[in-house]
Amino acid sequence: MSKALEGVKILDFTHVQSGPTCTQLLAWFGADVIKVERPGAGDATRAQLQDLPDVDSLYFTMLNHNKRSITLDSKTPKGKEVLWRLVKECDVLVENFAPGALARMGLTWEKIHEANPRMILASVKGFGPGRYEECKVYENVAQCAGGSASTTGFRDGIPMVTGAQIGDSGTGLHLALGIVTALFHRTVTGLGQKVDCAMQDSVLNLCRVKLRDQQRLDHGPLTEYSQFGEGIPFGDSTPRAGNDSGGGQPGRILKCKGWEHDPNAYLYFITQAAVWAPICDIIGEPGWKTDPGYATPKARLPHLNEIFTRIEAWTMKHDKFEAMDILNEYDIPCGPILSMKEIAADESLRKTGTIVEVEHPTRGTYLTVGNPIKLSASPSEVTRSPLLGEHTDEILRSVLKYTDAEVDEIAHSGVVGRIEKIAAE
Ligand code: CAO
Repeated sequence: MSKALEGVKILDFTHVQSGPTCTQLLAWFGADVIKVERPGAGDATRAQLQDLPDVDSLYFTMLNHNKRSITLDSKTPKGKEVLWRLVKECDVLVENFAPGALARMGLTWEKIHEANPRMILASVKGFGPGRYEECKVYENVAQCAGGSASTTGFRDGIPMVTGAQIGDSGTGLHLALGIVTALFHRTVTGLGQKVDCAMQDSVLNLCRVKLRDQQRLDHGPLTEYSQFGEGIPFGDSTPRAGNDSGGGQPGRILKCKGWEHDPNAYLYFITQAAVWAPICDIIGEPGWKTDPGYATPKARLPHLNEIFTRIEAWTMKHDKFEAMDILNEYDIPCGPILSMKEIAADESLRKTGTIVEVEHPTRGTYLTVGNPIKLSASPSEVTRSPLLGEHTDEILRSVLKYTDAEVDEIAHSGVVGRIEKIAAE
């Protein structure tokens, strides 16, 4: 079975998380992703948060599957020559250097477009054009500047960042869509184009319901927020709403049996209007089905704290899985708070390839997240991340068609890290 992006060559000049997330997705769909790294060091994440000495970190391995690695110094004349050959050979250049770094290597859009008019240049930056455009940015900065932090956490606490990497991985996802869209457009125009994703913009796109609420504030209080029922007035910007549901069906995280000693013995419970009657029966409040103070969604809004306290009295009698089984019988939307330990052991996730075991020559076996996007005619297999410079010779010879003598000359000039061509293999 052929892969959806087979034949597409990606010059992967990305590092850390946002760019590598994008190119890993493209690699899973079958693109040939050639990761260019600096000799001797490579992507900084290889050495960050290392759990084993002198072994590529999980941070690196989990973001760079299915890629090939070439090491070259892009600041030397010979390194630049190799880089330009890659530009002419590849379909897409993906990068997430600090603003201006690519141009300082001589790789401006104008020159790239002139050398290879079909090439797509895809970039992640922290901010788009404007007052912060020159800034370096990491995940949490994007969460803060994109509206996520100001709307996450509890009303009476400080702004919070979320564990989901919406700034880095979220932007990588956006960029991947931009790239395949530009590849599709190229089939019509024959030309490449620039694809730019700013991390601030991507976070904001993922937080659009909070901008919705900002505008609703002009017309009255946000009645589905807990603070409405608590009688606390709203300020002039979207407040933090704890675990309130961001949609029209009120929801909360509720304690389940064992919460006293298990930090994840909780269930997300949604009081969807359509299943209000079975909710009342299950929690032992059948009178609330017809009581005018509780019978309609609007009537319930000022009583949400009381209602969820009553529901919690029921959930606390069951463990989160039992509660879920009982509620699902009645199509009541709910979900257990799963720990990473529970997720790692989840059989369904392993069966679908979303949790995968990977074998690595210096690390041994480790777990990773496989492709969450499933194509019926282009299945993804996860192969291990490359060792630093593992494919340098192979790429020089088979992709760039350098002769043996030329490869030797390049190696002796010190611009490619042939030494990193792995003893371990
Ligand atoms: N050979 C020689 N030099 C190389 C090279 C190679 N193969 N690969 C990279 N370099 C050089 C670059 O040319 C650049 O040098 P100059 O600054 O002298 O031009 C330098 O290495 C690295 O650039 P950088 O500024 O991007 O790296 P940094 O570690 O200082 O900053 C980061 C990292 C992430 C803050 C910055 O890249 C950035 O803001 N990127 C855009 C936003 C982004 O993607 N952030 C998310 C990262 S994931 O949390």
